[in-house]
Amino acid sequence: MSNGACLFCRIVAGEIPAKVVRQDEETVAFRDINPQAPVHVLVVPRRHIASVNALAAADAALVGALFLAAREIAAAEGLADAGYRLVMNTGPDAGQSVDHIHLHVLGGRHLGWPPG
Ligand code: DGP
Repeated sequence: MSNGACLFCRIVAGEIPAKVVRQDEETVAFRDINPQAPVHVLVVPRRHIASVNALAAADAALVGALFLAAREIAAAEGLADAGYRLVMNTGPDAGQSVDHIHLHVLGGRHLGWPPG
């Protein structure tokens, strides 16, 4: 199921261009338009899910697929040894700005903690 008004559904559908780095049956990964680190990739499910709050038990394998895709991307981008951060912002306090779940893969520099 996709949502025609959703930006990331439109990227998944190829209606809006993006620098896709990886895709499979369930997920698409593309470079963030406003990178916060030398490597900043977003991994999204093809299916529209608004946020972590909307996940169901039946989505467990899909969530696993997002993380496995992120692991592959981190390795392909040369981040595996130095480290990287996986983030899924959820809701206004976390700054979620696109209501289609996306796993940020951030790396290529030291990342401070705690986040702002
Ligand atoms: P979040 O704030 O966690 O919802 O992250 C949304 C991210 O999406 C943000 O880092 C910028 C990125 N983004 C927004 N619009 C576009 C777009 O049109 N193309 C791409 N590639 N990334 C986008």
